[in-house]
Amino acid sequence: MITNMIVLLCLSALFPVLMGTEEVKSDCFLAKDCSDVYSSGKTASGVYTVISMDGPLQVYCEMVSGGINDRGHWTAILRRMNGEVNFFRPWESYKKGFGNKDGEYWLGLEFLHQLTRRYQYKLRVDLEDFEGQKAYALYESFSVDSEADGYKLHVSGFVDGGAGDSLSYHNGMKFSTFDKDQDLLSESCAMKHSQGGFWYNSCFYTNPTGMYLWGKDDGTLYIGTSWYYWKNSYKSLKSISMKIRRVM
Ligand SMILES: [Ca+2]
Repeated sequence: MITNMIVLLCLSALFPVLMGTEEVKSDCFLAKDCSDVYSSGKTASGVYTVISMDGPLQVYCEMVSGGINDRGHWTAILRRMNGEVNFFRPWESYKKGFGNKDGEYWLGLEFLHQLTRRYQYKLRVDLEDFEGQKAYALYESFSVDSEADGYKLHVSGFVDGGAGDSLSYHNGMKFSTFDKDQDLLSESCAMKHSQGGFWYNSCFYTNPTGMYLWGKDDGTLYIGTSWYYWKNSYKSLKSISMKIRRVM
């Protein structure tokens, strides 16, 4: 479902003249993430418009994932499912985001930084392979530093949903693309192995922005969309998604 209207959290924002005072208007605000969208009563998964510092921004809200205590509210930061989008892109693309919000996309590092500097977030990674098996990994804390700090990743508090922990290895790493090498390998991880952009160490145990290989394992360069510690394999997955949820 595509919702082009910015989600408003109270009716007085729609009718400020009728409601009168500035005080009432200031109680109303635009959704900043999918938690706000969910809280406004929009509880179906789909594409919604939130507000960023650069203006309106479309995001995919995942309103189903999670257990009793963290169902819904998830803002998708990465979705892979069919290989329709090219993820071998330069720094500016990963900074601003790209792709199709109702399909494969990367949300963008700058918006991730804006959100996670303001609120606390947890991260969930959902996996599915071509045999139909599913698993997930949860991280109780997730944040991204500013561009000046290389959009450095902070992730901790792993909870195993069957997928194993392929991300803690990337904690504390700066983001790298083929045209901006900030990884710890003497060469470029993006150029030599991943064919994507990520918080490479030297290089990775997950490659969610890699090539969509329809379940193949290339065996040598590890360019597929993988999460190694699920099955101790770099075989490419059918789907992989990363989503964040504001900690209340
Ligand atoms: Ca390097």
